[in-house]
Amino acid sequence: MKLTNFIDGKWQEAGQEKYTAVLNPANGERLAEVRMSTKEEVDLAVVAAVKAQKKWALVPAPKRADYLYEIGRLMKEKKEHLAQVLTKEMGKVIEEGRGEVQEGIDMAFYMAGEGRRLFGETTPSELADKFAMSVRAPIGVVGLITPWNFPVAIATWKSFPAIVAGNAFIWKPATETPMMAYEMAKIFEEVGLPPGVANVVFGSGSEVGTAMIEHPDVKVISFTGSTETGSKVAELGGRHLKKVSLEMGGKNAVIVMDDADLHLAVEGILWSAFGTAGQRCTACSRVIVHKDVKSDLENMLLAQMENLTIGDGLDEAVKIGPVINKQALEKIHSYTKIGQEEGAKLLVGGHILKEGDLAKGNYYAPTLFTDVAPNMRIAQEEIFGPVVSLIEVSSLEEAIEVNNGVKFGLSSSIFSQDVNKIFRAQRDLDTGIVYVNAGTTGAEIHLPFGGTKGTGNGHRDSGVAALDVYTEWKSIYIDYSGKLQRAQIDT
Ligand code: UN1
Repeated sequence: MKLTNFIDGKWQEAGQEKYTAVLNPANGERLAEVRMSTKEEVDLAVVAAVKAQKKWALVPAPKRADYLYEIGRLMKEKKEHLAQVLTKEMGKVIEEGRGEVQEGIDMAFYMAGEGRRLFGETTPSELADKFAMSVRAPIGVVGLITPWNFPVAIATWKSFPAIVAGNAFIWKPATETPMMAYEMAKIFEEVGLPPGVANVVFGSGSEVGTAMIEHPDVKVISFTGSTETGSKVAELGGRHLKKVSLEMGGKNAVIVMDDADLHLAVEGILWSAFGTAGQRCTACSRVIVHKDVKSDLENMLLAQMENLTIGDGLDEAVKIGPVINKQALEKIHSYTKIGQEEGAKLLVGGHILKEGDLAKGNYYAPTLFTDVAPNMRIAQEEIFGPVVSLIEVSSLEEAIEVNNGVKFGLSSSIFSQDVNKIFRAQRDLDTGIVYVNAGTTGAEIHLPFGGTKGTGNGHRDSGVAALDVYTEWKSIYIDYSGKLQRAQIDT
């Protein structure tokens, strides 16, 4: 299967003879190849998008939203197919594949509803017989750069608000997961979105991503991915005066207090640490536990971790799939070695799985470290794999301090039954998302998604807040006094 770009409503081959293979992380099978684009294809897409956006912006927002309803309906119809493709190319277990597609469907219907809201504001004027209001105006052409860990949901968080608000977009999906973008492009074609409103260009970040950021007609860049790449995007975007929305890493913690329901906490930790093989930016990779329940929690976690079935995510019985590729596997493993060198105690896991069929894929054993000090590298850096560090604390204050003592600020969670501790924690945990008595994952699409500190740059994906990324506030003053009124001048 060869994947081609979707530009100006047409399937177009990239010019250069350079291909990247898409490999199934569960077994190494070659699923597709994608022809890599260059600046040339980005230029073509931008020309098409600029032209299309001018007309698109004039389509009434509720009519633009109708396309989203149709996209959502088609995604629903194809849900199982999309989930299967997603599991094959990304590796997450099929149950989560279905969940991710559902997230995209929800986003379609939710943002379609915004087509009938897109609220602005009316405000009293300082002057008599003068009407003042502010409205959300489309920005123009937006560039979307999306990661492989949520190949469809994250793209919907960005593209759906962009189009309902009257923009056209160029989407560069991750090179590891172009098949979902291809499936979405087919849906965009099938619903009859006007050519040029939605464009998909396959290629590397260094070529296609850079060309998008540098193009003067691309006004917004929305990026989700690693902090390393994100800061390069910000730097280049800054030089070109782009509005850049960044959503990057996390080092999310679950806090378990001495009064917590430990069974619930164990479930929350397992799901958010090992779901998606730990490859969510919201994944739990630290457990901050009160000293009085530390050994109970350790024992309960160890007992439950034995039941985690690992294998090809297409098998419904499997709970943990592979990680994305061999480099990821090596990176994760290097952190196990770092943890041991730093003096943390490895309780279970810590190795690449090679038994039988697992050798063909990229599988890492769910790993639990304990006696981890908050400043160790395994407790500070994003590992993006199934590796968890247990850190002991003696009080809520200390737990919060440890939680906040990392450079990221995406998600956090506290298990406690004490209402005072819960309210204190939700106020003091310095993350964009806080969970109480639940793990660190599972954000819902109608709430803002994003983080503080090194996780982002103040913007939010999804929720109504996403509209702030894809609209420009326009203030409008209508003077109906029939005379020249001068604001701020004493009369
Ligand atoms: C991500 O990890 O990049 O909250 C997104 C969650 C999912 C989205 C995660 N709804 O875990």
